[in-house]
Amino acid sequence: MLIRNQELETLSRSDIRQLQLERLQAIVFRCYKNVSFYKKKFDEAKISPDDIQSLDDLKKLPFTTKADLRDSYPYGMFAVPLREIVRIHSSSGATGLPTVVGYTGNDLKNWCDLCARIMYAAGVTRDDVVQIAFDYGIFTGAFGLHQGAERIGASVIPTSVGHTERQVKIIQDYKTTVLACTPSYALTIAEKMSEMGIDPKSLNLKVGLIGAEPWSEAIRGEIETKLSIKAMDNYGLSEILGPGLAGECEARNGLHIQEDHFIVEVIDPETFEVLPVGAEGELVFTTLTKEGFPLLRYRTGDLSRIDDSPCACGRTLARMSRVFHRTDDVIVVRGVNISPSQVEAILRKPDGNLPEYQIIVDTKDANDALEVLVEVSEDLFVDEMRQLRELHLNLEKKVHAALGVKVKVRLVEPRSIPTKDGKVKRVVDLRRGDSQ
Ligand code: DLL
Repeated sequence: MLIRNQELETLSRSDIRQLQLERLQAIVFRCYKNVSFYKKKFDEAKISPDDIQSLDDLKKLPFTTKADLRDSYPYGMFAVPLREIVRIHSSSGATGLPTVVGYTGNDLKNWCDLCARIMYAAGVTRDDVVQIAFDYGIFTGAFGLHQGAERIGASVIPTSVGHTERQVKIIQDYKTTVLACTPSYALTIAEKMSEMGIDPKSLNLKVGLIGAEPWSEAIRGEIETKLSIKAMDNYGLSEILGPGLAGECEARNGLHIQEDHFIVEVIDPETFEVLPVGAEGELVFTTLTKEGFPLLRYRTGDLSRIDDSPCACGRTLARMSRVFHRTDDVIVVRGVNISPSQVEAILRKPDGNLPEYQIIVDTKDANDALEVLVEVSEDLFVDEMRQLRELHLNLEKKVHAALGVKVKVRLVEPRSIPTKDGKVKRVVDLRRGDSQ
């Protein structure tokens, strides 16, 4: 079994909780002392850091939301002076101001260790050649996994995203064994490989470190077959850390959360009630060790469930299920609640594969207008115009029948739906000012 930090990843549940409590008390105190936002919130709610005597007391603390981070743009919630910050990243800010995250030297060290942990759990060792096909820039994906791979002692190739033909050449010539990228980019690489007539089995690739956007078991199957690799899921968000927050082990039975550095809660996004272990709801994270940008009870908007039962790999860290949807994916169109899962149920093909799609809501003639873009495969575009027309009509009828709302379906070419940081945004609500 590949466990990088044997001691911390296999603590008994009661030792994890004890460590979390000690760290929580310290970070709550630091937030109160150093972040005016938290001091104000605590004072308004008449809470003091001394009120945190057990992990259950976490419930007493206010939530932190993305809107709070935007209100403090850019540095208002940093807990240390800027001269202590050695790295700054930010989210893409698709729906407004980006959120800005600062790391101290210690934060970078922890981030690096945690990325190394999730990569090691996915099977990466010092013998590997790791190609990082995430965008190198202000997005956390590339730098996070880059430093994790270096910490393990693997050889890192920082190709960044794009120039897909060159990526494939590098995979072939430099004998890449691990590919780190989004699920959609993994499929783009696979497609290019097939165009170039390269058999993936002739390559050295063995593991894909796939994350940063929702993907399904069906997409996993497709990536694994087309690239001849084991595709492992990893999850994170810039506000909390970036990659390194959670990742799959070889048991592939959920993503282990680095609970010695973070507390996870699951809440009902409507009532804010904390849900019992196993229930599906919104993930809420509290950072326990971050110095530059600590966050208490940060609402992620991501829907998942937690399992803290023992894992076959020997780790005791709780696992989260795959994230498929976000709370803000649910949209109300002409009074009807619509979630991407309803659209997915219609788009999913009999073999389980799901085409890339995007739901766009706008206002037309004072009414809500719903449009669904669906990417169809290249061969269909070229060969089968009649089939295409039928597909189009069928989809419009089916979506209308299922949702009860008239919808315009637009079939588009593969890879034509715009991405941000390499990710497809499932729902674009132009009424609330989202950009495409
Ligand atoms: O995507 C960090 C990351 C980089 C994670 C590389 C994994 C690998 P953000 O750009 O802030 O950070 O986006 C975070 O992306 O709240 C989820 O909605 C979604 N997301 C991230 N990983 C996954 C995943 C990075 N494995 C937002 N499955 C999160 C599903 C994911 N959704």
